[in-house]
Amino acid sequence: MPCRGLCIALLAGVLSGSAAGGPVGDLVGQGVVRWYADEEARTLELPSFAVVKPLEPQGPVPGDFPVQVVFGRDGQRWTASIAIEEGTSLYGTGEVAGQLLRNGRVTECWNTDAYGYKDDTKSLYTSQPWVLAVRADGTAFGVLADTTYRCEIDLRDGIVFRAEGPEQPVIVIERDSPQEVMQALGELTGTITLPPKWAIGYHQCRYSYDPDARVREIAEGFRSRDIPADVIWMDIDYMDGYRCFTFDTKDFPDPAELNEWLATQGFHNVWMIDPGIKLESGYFVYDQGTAADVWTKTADGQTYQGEVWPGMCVFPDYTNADVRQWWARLYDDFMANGISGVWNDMNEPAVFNTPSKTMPEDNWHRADAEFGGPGPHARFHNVYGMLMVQSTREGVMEANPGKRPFVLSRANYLGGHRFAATWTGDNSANWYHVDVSVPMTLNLSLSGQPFCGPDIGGFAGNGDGQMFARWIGFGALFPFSRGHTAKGNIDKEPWAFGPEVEATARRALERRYRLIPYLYTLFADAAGAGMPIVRPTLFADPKDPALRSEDDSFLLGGDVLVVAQMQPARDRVVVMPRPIDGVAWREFDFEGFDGRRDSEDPDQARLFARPGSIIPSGPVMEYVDEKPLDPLTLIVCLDAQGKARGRLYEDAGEGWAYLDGEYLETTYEATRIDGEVVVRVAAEQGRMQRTDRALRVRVLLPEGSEASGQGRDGTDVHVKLK
Ligand code: NBV
Repeated sequence: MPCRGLCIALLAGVLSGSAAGGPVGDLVGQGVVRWYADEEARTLELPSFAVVKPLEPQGPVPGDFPVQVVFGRDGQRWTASIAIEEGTSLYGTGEVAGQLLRNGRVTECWNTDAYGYKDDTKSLYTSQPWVLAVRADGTAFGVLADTTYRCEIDLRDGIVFRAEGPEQPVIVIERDSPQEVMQALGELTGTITLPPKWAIGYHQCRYSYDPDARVREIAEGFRSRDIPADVIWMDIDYMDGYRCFTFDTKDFPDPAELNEWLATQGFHNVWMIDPGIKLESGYFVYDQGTAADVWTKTADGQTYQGEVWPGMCVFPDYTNADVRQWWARLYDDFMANGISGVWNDMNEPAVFNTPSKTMPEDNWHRADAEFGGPGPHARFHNVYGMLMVQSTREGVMEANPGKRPFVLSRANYLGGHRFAATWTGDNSANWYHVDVSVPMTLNLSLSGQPFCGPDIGGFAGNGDGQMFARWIGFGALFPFSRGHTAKGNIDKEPWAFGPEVEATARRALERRYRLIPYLYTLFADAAGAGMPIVRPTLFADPKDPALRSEDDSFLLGGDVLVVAQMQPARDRVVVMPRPIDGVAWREFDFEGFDGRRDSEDPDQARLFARPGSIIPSGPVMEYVDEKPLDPLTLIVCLDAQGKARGRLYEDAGEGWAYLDGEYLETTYEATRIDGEVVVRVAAEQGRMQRTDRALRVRVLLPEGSEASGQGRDGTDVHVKLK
């Protein structure tokens, strides 16, 4: 690791306030250092929520470790500052509105219900006190302020964290590339588990589809129009008076029957549960919880009451294992209605009748010793949602042990991706939000949350057909792809804006479904190695300064570049990655339902393949695994040496057998030999049998031309180049 003199230059202003005797650090992994303000700060260290396994010291910090942290104080807050070299680009900082590049921005980690947020909203729903820094030479480091307290991330002059509460450690990861930093973050904070395959299909939501007949209408709307979709969502109005774990007897008299019917149509379902429990004796959740003494307390030991949708509510104290166990058990009967997935909303927690819009910071949590013992809400606020979804996930898994859980959470904390996916909350139907939905998804992904995406179409307000078409044109390629909108708005299903927009939406979703083999492989990689599913374009070439702020495009995995136009006029110039050894990224598309190429539709994002890649794709399906993957189509983009490689991961799409080896991971290899390209299986892993299926190969050639060939999967396929 090269020594970077500039990085160890101390920040003068901060140094003046720096604690006596510090900082001290330990090497806790290869290229990973945990810094403390001083020896005393070690004794104040609270258990980490972000880091998945305790980090054991492995020795002193190497003398040439390039990233130094300077600790200090700023009034009541402790600070940690890291100087950066000129040309260093900063990313991450969790869920943040605005552009991809975070240099110059200030974010506050404090989970907040931020309906209709804008560029300058400083706190959104999740907190990830984490910064990814990419130096001019493409080497990179990541910095994690390991605190759950309110914490400001100030990137106006280097990296400065200012946090409340006792001084906590700051962990630095040093690597040769941003990709390696992300992988190391995955090792530190854990990875997602592979979701059920249906959860990577398209989701349709609104606040709310009500009554159940409307849910059926929506499902039929998709199937009758041949628009692919996997999931319909039930927002709060399904409940009886917003009482969690109940169903409105008039509008949703038989949820089990509804879910069963949805299943016959190839749909899964997701139902909402909030943390605010109606304060009402006679309501079983309130009565049970009161008897078990599970509610969060005020500073003087009373049960805390706050107003949310059902009126006055009480809030489970998820910091306590008994409470989490009780909460998890509530899902037994709930899931028995054939429920496939759970959506935890309002879990910042949002409270209406307080100036702060959440609980008072001096509320009291009876936290377990593993979380540092009892403490004020100020300490647990940012992990309230994370602990809720940890418990929800346990409940969902215990209720359906043979199935993979799917939980979506609005609030979360760094590392909480282990328990739930996240969406970017209540955005608005305007072009600003179309624009930022890519960088928001990217920065969340760069903050350890790979399973994320925005409300496509915008939650607040209506927008119009042009906006919807454009949004779904690239939104269909996000890891979590869901259309949603608020109460009182116009309809925003893919067909709601007339035939032209419907055609665009169908084309976009068909494309997602064609790319599911590739996307599912990326999910398997995220679960295995912690790599983000969508990545900033700069990952294509971290040394290229021109890509550092490019956020009208993004990478899906390492091999597909998605280029979108975020403005009505489509006049933004998108910076493309440089050719690799003289070979440019090659554009590809598909033939849509009406026989036209996708690229003829200007609202579709454009797709490019990396030289040297093989992208697996399949036929359009109404829902994932509707039919066998046959034919399998490999899209081949040769590099300058005439070679390409790509992988395909397959398993049952549900259940746990894959953990026992019931999967098939195939590495395909393409080689140009004289006038043809030979595609063959280079390696395979897993016990699952390869199905006997057709294999089609599309070789992308210069100037948009292609050569194609076919054969059987598992045998060599020869493609003649013209
Ligand atoms: O449950 C209703 C909504 C939900 O649709 C939305 O996605 C959440 O972010 N929820 C917030 C509460 C009310 C919002 C006005």
